[in-house]
Order: sequence, then C-alpha cells, then structure tokens
Amino acid sequence: MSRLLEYITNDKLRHIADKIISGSRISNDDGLTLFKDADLPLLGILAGITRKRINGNMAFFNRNFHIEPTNKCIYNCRFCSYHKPDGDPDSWEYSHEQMLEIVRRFDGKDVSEVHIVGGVHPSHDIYYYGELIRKIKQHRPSLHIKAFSAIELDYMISQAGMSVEEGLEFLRGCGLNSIPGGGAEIFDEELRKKICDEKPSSELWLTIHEKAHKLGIPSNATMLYGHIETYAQRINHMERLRDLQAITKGFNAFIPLKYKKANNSMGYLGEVSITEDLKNYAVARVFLDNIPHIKAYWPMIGRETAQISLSFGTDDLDGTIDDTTRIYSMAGAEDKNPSMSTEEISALIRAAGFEPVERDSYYNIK
Ligand code: V47
Ligand code: SF4
Repeated sequence: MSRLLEYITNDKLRHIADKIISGSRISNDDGLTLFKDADLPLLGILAGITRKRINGNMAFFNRNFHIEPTNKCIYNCRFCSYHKPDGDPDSWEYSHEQMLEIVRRFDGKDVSEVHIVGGVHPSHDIYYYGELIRKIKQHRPSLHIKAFSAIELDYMISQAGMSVEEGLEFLRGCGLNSIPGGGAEIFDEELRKKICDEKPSSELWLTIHEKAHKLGIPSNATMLYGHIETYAQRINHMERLRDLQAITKGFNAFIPLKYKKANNSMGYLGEVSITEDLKNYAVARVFLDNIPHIKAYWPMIGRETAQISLSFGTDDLDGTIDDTTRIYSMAGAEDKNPSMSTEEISALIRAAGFEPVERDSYYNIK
C-alpha cells in the first residue's frame, strides 16, 4: 500500500494519504487540502481505505417508507421548495387517520422503519405528534419510528414549556426510536443568516442531538451543500459533528444533501456537478472517521450517482422507499419515482462491486 505514496507528487497530499493509510485522524487543514487539491481518483482510493476499515465491502440498505405530515411551516428557509404558509392552496396537512392509512398500506409488507419529517406546523403540538406515534406503534409495534428533525423537536418541545430532555423522554414514551438528521444545513452562523435566518441556531441543533444521544436515542446528521457555502464551512460543519460524536457516539450516519434548485429562491445558483458530489462524499468519509456510516440518499441524487458514490466512501443507500418524498421532488430530485425493490437495490450494489446487506435501523444485519 505504501507504494501508492510514491505516485503522489504533491507533498501535502502525500502526507495526508500517509495518515489515512495508517488510520490516523486528518486535521481541518488536511480536509481543506483534499477539497482543493486532490483529484477524484486519489479521493476515491483514500475514501475507499477508510470505508473498508469501517464497513468492509458491505453496502447497506433498509426497507422503509416516509410520511410527511404537513408542508405548512413557520419558517422560510431560502433553499426550501416545499414549505407553504397556513392557508396557501398548495399547503397540506394530514389527519392522524390519513397518516395511519399510509401505515396500513404497508400491512403484510416487510418494512422495518417509518421516517416522519415535515414542516414546522404552527399549531401541531407535542401532544398531537406524541399521539400520532403512539397510534402507529399500537398498530405495528415492531415498526422503528425515526421521526422529527431537531427543528421540529425544538418548536414542539419549547411550545409545551418542556426541557429538551423532558420532551424527548415524552416522545420516547410514545414510541419514538430515533431522530433523523435534518435541519443541520451548514452550522456556520453567518451563512445560516443568509440561507435560513429564522431557523434555530446550530448550537441548538447540536444540543438536541447531544441530549438525545445521552438518553440513548440515536440520530443522523445531514449537511446541505452545493449552494453558497465554502469548503472551510463544510469542514467546520463536519468538525462540530466529529467533536460531538467523540463525546456521545450517538450518530449512526452522516448524510450529505446536495442543494437542488427547482422552485426555491436560491435557484439562480444552479447545482454543483456530480464530480463535486463524489468529492464531498469522499472527504466526508475520511474526515468523519468516528461516524460509522455515510449515506447516499439515492432519491435525491439518483440511482446512478448513488451507485458510483459507493466507490467514494458511502456505504448506505437508505431504503427501498415506497413513497414520494415531496421535500425533494418539489426541489427537483433526480428520481421522480423513489421506489426500489430489494432485488433492484441489491443488483445496483453488486454491479458496483460491493456486497448488499439489508440492515435494521440500528445497522444490525437482517
Ligand atoms: O434539513 C430542503 C433539506 C432536509 C432542499 O436522517 C433540501 O435518514 C436539497 O433531513 N435541496 C430534510 N435539500 C431531509 C432530511 C433527511 C433526508 C434523508 C434521510 C434523512 C435521515 C434525513 O432536506 C432539510 C434540508 O437540509 N432540503 N430543501 C433542497 N432544495
Ligand atoms: Fe420549514 Fe424545513 Fe422548509 Fe425550513 S427546510 S422552511 S424548516 S420545511
């Protein structure tokens, strides 16, 4: 393996490659150098080394479906194509009964997880959502409920006058099993002011995840990239996740979310290239050496990019999602029909040279 180093003529890159090969942590400066100076083949090899160390040749998927309770939202993030104010003709909100009807559609089907995320509804409170997940659990006790981004949690918990711990404990009592990674965007506060100035702070996002982890509730973390952020801001975002993970070990997966331009007020920026997506996955894989899984969310980037991303450090393609996740379809997602059977997802993984592994929501092999 050390012969690889002989082919790297840039001294800084050779030094970083040496660290990655020997399993040492890379610094923020190293991360920046990888973003700026490393070519794609080198990034693929380096990300592959870290990937192999952590996940071998396995590429995970699960069987899940999504529920988006509402697109009504009190916030106005500039990149969001999906939210609508209360009363807008394009807004929706499902009743408990309508959402249970979605759950019942999967009766008798081998799904293991429901992912529930929507807008921050002005009047749906913690008791409303607690009751919803209680009813879902009553109907199907074995279903893992991964629900509510830190942004939704912040609103419902603070409105109820509860502490973060009390709110999380309450929801766990109703059936909450884990927390998805949304709402992180980019942690840099200056940048946040430009793209989502009303949204709760990054500090609050990190605190909610930290408290969840300390209560034994695992979570994911996302990063919205490919808009006006700099590489340094991406590295800072990942550093804050790596630091929190060092304390709690509660993050299961990191999910880079590529900014999509349709129907939102930042569309003039366009979208970054697939090369940039692959670079971002690779740097994330080597930088976040303590987060076990890097998820390529295929409905957003498309099956083919997701498949190639397996050679740039990703090891998880999320689920055989049988639903339309409108937060992406409205923003111009690559996959207009985000549903893949386990056979299709397994074939896609095998064709890329990896071993398909069905997992549960805790990454136990099924
Ligand atoms: O926080 C909104 C993003 C996120 C756009 O935990 C956009 O398994 C791109 O959190 N272009 C919500 N992204 C989705 C989310 C998620 C997705 C998949 C898996 C998991 C998981 C979590 O969607 C928001 C925001 O960052 N988003 N608008 C857009 N135009
Ligand atoms: Fe609301 Fe989430 Fe859209 Fe922001 S990204 S406006 S919080 S639905």
